[in-house]
Amino acid sequence: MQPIILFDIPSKLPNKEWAPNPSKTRFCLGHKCLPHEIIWVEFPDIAATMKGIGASPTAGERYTLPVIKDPNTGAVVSDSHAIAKYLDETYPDKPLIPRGAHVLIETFESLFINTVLNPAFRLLMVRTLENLNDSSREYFIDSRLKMFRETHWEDMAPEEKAQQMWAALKKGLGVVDGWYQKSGGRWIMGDTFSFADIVVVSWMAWWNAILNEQERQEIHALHGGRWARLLADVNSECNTDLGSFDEHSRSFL
Ligand SMILES: N[C@@H](CCC(=O)N[C@@H](CS)C(=O)NCC(=O)O)C(=O)O
Repeated sequence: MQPIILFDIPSKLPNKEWAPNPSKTRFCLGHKCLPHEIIWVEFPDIAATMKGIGASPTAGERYTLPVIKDPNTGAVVSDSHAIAKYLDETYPDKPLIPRGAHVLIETFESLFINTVLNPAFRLLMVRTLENLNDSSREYFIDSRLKMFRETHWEDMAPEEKAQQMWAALKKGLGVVDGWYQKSGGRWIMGDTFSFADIVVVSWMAWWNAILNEQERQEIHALHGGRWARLLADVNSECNTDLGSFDEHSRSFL
């Protein structure tokens, strides 16, 4: 089989990986043991590169990553959920989405985002910018200021508000911890590993890439160490090593 090509956005980090949505696809490809190659695309080049390979936009007219190009079938697929579905349909071994659960998992992610991410999104944007390559900075600042209806980057997460956002993120994680406690197993669907767990840890892999050491350790310590354990468990299911909590992984920035 020829390697599947995954388009992803690089950062300044040693292994370049940070972006939560492309991380979902990395986990999926790893879970199914599908050979793949990465093509790195900086933010300002995403739209032109994706138009060039015939990819569809995702949100309205916006082009986003991940996108995969599968030379074995000729398919070009945009959107992490559509990609998971495509991979299950095309390579059915080791399913990611239990039969019929596609919509439930999409809805689960919306709820996860509303509960944990939205209250802290501006702070996470500020931390993300600190880790992007220079060629993506201007695009990222302009697009995120528009998205959050702000004029100055300094107003995205001023100190006092940043602390409130950080507290809100941890509170939201407490809610998700409650969901996992109720599931009756290691995964959100009890004993069944699924794309839903990949979704949760992909957002965590992002935080591990962008947060400062103290923030990372705070998350590490929350809820009896659930998040580091979940990330390690998903990495083990997916033959990956994404978003490590290891403090040395970022030390040569
Ligand atoms: N619903 C899409 C969202 C993808 C998305 O928002 N990706 C971000 C990177 S994590 C992106 O490419 N943003 C491009 C931009 O903001 O211009 C998915 O699940 O793949």
